[in-house]
Amino acid sequence: MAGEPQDDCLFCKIAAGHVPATIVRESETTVAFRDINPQAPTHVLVIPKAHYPDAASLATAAPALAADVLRETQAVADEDKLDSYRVVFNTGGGAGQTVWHAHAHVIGGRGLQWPPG
Ligand code: D5M
Repeated sequence: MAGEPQDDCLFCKIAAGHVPATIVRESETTVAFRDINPQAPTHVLVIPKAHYPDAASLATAAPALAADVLRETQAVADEDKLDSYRVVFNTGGGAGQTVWHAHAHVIGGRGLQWPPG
């Protein structure tokens, strides 16, 4: 069922506290933790606790939850005192998605180039 935890999902396990992560924020519906392979001084992932495989399915099936995730990206940027930052949802393998639980990357703390690769 949409949103149900998946036994084989790494980010479901982080959300449940079964896999350790450097958690920077938690709300009723979301968790934010530092990326294990940071691409910038701030590189935080914000996930919904509920399982949706990507941003598209999250936005379609649970738009209020997608808004919670977006709100938390802004809170992460505030906490790290970023006035410029990037929020990225890699969606699909061709765009670089490797973990199939919707997540927003919050990247900042250095200059960022556009367009991304
Ligand atoms: O992003 C998936 C991201 O997830 C990638 O930047 C590495 C990160 N990652 C993978 N495993 C972990 C753990 N255990 N903790 C923290 N961060 C992790 P994607 O957009 O799917 O390529």
